[in-house]
Amino acid sequence: MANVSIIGSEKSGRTSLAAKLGKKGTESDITLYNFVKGTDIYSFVDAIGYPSSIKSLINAINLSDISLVCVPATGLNSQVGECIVALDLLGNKRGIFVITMSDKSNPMALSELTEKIKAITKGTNLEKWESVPVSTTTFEGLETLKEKIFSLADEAKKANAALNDLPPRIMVDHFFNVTGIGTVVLGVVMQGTIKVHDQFTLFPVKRPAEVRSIQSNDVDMKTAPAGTRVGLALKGVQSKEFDRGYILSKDESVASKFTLQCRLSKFTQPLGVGDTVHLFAGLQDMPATISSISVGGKDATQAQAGSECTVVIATQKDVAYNKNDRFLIAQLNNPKQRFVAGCALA
Ligand SMILES: Nc1nc2c(ncn2[C@@H]2O[C@H](COP(=O)(O)OP(=O)(O)OP(=O)(O)O)[C@@H](O)[C@H]2O)c(=O)[nH]1
Ligand SMILES: [Mg+2]
Repeated sequence: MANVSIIGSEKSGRTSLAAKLGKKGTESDITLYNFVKGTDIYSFVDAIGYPSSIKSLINAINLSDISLVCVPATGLNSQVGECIVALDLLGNKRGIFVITMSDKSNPMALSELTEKIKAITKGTNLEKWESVPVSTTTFEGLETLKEKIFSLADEAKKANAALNDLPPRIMVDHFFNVTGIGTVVLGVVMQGTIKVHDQFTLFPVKRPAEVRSIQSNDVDMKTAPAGTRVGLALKGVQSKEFDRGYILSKDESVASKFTLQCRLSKFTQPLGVGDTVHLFAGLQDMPATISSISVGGKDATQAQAGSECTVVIATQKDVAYNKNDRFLIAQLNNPKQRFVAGCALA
């Protein structure tokens, strides 16, 4: 099992690529495409709401082990830049740059673009990512891309296997009521192994929920390990009690005020005390206010682009989280680069 996000700029061929890689499933501001390879299931997440919505982008990235960043053969643009910033601030991701519509280009221009991608990712978490030219009309590069995805998926599978013995945690992305079955939710097992009849609590609302049945790609399963995209039928909780990003687990922290260790993007405006920002925590997102900033242990009124600081931030709603989660601070109204900082709990 591997979850792969398909992101990148507008009209860069993201949906055409997704349709070549899998069969369309659940559809919302992120659309899922599934592909079965032997005993492995690949689930591709097309961030269709991006660029107008960065929530769609962050959700697709946070639901996946691997990201495919689509760069049109015509060249880099500020949206590709924004995707690179988001991936760099979130850290620790695997991925590939897909140079799309390669049929509209030539080998010389493609290798120049590959060099440009190398240059702009230097010093970021993405500096070792490969670039693969692909055309979904001539099929050029498609097999090479698949092989590279499968090889990254092997790495992701090993990394996920190491999480199987942790306490189970499921991040929920879709939820609805099915006549005759009841509450059904879709999501990803972030860690641990879940079993039928497991008793969980839904966070941050703290409601009990029992796993009645588990499906993966419409096949019933008794258990599901870390990294699996699952559909769960639940007992004890209604679908209307859910929201995007709610977490099913046994023990989760819930808060509306955090002290975060932040790294600011090199391309952002300064972050100031009193600023209203947008906070992303997993698939949860909400407005928040910066209550205080300290730089190098001293109180400050502002933190500058490219710097590190500690901020106290107050959110408008409760957030479910655990201590190793990463957070993102964004400014939704900044027209060019909406991502401000990547953060961990201080
Ligand atoms: N020549 C050529 N055209 C392509 C290729 N891939 C996609 N296109 C065309 O480019 C246009 C945009 O493709 P989409 O797959 O919709 O791109 P997208 O990034 O999903 O676009 P939005 O979601 O609308 O931002 C469509 O008209 C496609 O037919 C390709 O490999 N070669
Ligand atoms: Mg699309």
